[in-house]
Amino acid sequence: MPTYKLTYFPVKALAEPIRFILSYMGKEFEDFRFERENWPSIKPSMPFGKVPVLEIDGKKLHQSTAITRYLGREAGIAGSNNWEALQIDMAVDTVHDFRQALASYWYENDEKLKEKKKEEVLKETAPFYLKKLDELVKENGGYLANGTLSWGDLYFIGISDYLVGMLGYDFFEKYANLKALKDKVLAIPAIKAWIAKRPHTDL
Ligand SMILES: N[C@@H](CCC(=O)N[C@@H](CS)C(=O)NCC(=O)O)C(=O)O
Repeated sequence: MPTYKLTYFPVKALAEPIRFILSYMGKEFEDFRFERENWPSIKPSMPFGKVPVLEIDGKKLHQSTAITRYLGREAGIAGSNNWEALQIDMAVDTVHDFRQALASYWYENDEKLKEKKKEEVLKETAPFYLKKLDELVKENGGYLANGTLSWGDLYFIGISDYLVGMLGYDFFEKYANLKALKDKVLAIPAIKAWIAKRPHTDL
């Protein structure tokens, strides 16, 4: 049995999709959350100085999307051909575009610029992405792609608390198809069990 160790800050953010899919696959994993003050001493031991990093049998893997995609393939939820795999990738990359727009405002240090970016995010970026993602889920029978559950759905719902936290309101309340997808993913017994036992964090 391979061993799994996930290293990340003590938050959900980019690590939670990996925690979701490992849980979905029924894998036991060490959920190593370091304290922020320890990061400078840990950083040099990470492949590209960033986390999350998943170690499988001591081999360090980085890039949260690549890791989730790989585990999705292993779990058989990565599309049944290259075309379907592409549909999942497109949806996940779109979620990343949205996340980056939110992060650009959230992590802005210049207070004036931050206000300006926030207004744009709230008035334009968020409604644009959320409406289109909601439609995508509607067209795909309640999932992000291919009419069936994929690692993309686990990625999106796994990262959604981070998105909601940056945005400042619970967008699921406004977008019924996204809400239905979230409810479906959170009702998967292994995901439900993970959520019941994970530490509470805001983001
Ligand atoms: N594309 C990478 C991004 C990784 C990343 O930016 N990680 C941040 C935390 S969310 C980090 O390690 N920041 C600390 C640093 O750069 O020193 C992924 O998806 O895993």
